[in-house]
Amino acid sequence: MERTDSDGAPPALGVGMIGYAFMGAAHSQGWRTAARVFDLPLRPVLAAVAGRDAAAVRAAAHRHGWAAAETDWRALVARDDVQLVDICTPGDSHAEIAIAALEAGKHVLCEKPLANSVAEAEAMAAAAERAREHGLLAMVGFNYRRVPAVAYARRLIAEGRLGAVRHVRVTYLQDWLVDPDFPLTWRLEREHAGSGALGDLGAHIVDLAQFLAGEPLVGVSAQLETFVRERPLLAGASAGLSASGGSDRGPVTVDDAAVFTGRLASGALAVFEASRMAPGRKNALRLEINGERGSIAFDLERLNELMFHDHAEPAVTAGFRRILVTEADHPYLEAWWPPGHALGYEHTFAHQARDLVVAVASGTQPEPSFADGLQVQRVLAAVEESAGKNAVYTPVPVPA
Ligand code: SOE
Repeated sequence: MERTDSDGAPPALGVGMIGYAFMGAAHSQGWRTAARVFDLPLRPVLAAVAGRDAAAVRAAAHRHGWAAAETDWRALVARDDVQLVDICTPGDSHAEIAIAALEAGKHVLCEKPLANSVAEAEAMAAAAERAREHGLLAMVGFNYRRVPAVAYARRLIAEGRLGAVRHVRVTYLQDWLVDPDFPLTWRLEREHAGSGALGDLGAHIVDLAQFLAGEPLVGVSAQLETFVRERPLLAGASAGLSASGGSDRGPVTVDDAAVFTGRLASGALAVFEASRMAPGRKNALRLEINGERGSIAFDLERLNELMFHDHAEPAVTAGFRRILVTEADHPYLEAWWPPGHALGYEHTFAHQARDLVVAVASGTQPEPSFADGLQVQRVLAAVEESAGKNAVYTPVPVPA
């Protein structure tokens, strides 16, 4: 499947990407950068990108460095120069494309959330398991696992530096939907996105909670809300998170915000909040984990830093201290800049590409797998089910 090049370069791994908007741009950068920074066993080659609009996909190919453009994703999947298919489309097409690509003998990277429903995610996980027997690998794009500080937090927790985890507290807040005239893009339509803030942001924090704690959520209790129930219909194309609307309005069919609590398998308690309606919060993913011996805290808007408290230290000098996660011994940092020369959002996609290429070369299952994506999907479905039951217990009324 892999070509061997005679010039001493590592063998090529042809990548084909479907979708080229915000996530497509981020993934393109990841594929381009990974091979230039890391010593990779295979050389990702940006073989082709697919999208329905011929002129737009050609422009995207040119801008992001893809050698060819296709207007039909099936043609991209069928290409001989593509060994790995990267899916950056809205959730409603993930299952069909991923299953077709695996059945066509391609490795797959699929953006989060894995699918729009548990049934789709189950079919994808089953397809990935079948494909594994033929040496094919599938991974979900939960890129925040690849922030060096997050990967380092996982290392500290796995080494037992916090002891048993008792509390996981995660919020992911954005504000791009605060304006009631922000139009109805696909991210606000259930048929395309599956859910709203829940699937878009909640999927990340559910994955991070389970990844960091090293165990699954086994129960949730939730509330969802859609604060702006009608929005202008889209006028023209949307680009990333920007779009303009016309004068007619249509119904918003997903949540604007989700709050939920959860219990992890060990009995640890978790609290989650996801919203795209929090003025001033741009990409504020914040988490804190408390264990029996210490705590860690992380803020995506300060992503080179990890706060760590060791409760064994003398109380007079103990406290959260800031670890600047830019040392060569920190995850992913050996290949980057000298200490203190910070990384950003885009680097997570280079790390994701790196990890997947290494896994493909060695034939080992990369994480998060489609089975991990399915577990997150089950949690999202349980959140919706719980919110649908609206099991709110009112306080005992105060006697008159
Ligand atoms: C939009 O809310 C979004 O682009 C998410 O879809 C991404 O997963 C997140 O990384 C940034 O915000």
